[in-house]
Amino acid sequence: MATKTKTKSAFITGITGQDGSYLAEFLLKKNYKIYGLLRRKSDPTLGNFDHSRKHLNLLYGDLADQACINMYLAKYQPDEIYNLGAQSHVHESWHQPLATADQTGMGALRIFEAVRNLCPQSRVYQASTSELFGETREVPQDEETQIRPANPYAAAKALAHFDAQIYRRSFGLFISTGILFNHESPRRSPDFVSRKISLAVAALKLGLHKNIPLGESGQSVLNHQGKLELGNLDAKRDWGYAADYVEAMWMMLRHTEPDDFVVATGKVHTVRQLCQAAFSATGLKWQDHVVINPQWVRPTETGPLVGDYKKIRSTLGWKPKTTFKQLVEMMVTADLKRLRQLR
Ligand code: GDR
Repeated sequence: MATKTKTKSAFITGITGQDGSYLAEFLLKKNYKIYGLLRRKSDPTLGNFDHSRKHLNLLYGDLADQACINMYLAKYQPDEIYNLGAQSHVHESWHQPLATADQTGMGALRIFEAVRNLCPQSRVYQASTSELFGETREVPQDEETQIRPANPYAAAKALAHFDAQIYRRSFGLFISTGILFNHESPRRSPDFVSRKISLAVAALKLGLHKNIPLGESGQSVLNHQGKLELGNLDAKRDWGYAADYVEAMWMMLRHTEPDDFVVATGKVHTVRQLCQAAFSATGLKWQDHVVINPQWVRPTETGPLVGDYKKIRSTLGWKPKTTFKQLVEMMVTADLKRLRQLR
């Protein structure tokens, strides 16, 4: 007689974000029972994610509230916990350093404390980031690269990263960290440069002068002159596809022991090259449409950030499936489709 395997359960913080939505869809296909923590806000829609909400157990709560985290983890005893919730916008972290430290740094520590005291058998994935390497001179970066945060967001993530390692060693908890380099998709918020660009390209291509979509910080993605305003075009990043990366998170929790893994493509591009790829996908010339606004230039820039993912490839067999060009074209195509429906 075939033995019935137990349904696994996962608790995901930040479930309404880009990564949370891809991860939940991935785990639903694997028959997981999913508990998703989300902050209460007046708008009850879940954006891209609305179509799957009936399969999820959504729980209102906040990473700032230890009592609420304790209550849910004690009650549901999840097999796996994915801590993806954070104030994740680097630029914004200079404007909200304390809130960033609380949600992004202390939020992780509250999860670890709850696990230590209430569900020590749960396996935890902590979302670390290439921003940890901030001011490093080493290129590419791997798990051994020195951690040198250069902004309040990275400092908060460093606290979470070090505590993940300390709780693993001190208390024998299964806490793995994924040091993810930039990862994008059509679900990316326009607060980030890739989606800001893909939305602007689609709006320009469709000649949208009314109903211009909102971009970073709720401002129109094009200014009054119909131009896209950006900051540092020389910044160098390693951009991959978010849906590829959530599989890596899940694989880390299948491993025999907790560890730290870089997740990246190993390929570096500038913001200028990102513009070039996105505009040329629709036959436009980026130089005709992009202007620099110092508002978007950061007090300190990080990088070049480019990851060496050999450890996860050799240990877990993960590798990226989507190229930079495919990713950019996918995002522009999705925004063209979306904006056509708005016209
Ligand atoms: P990043 O992503 O800060 O790397 O963090 P973002 O897309 O915001 O910036 C990437 C690079 O583009 C430059 N840039 C601009 N950025 C924004 N947002 N807006 C602009 O107009 C603009 N012009 C140039 C930036 O200076 C930067 O160099 C992302 C987040 O998802 C983090 O949470 C995550 O940890 C890291 O990726 C890995």
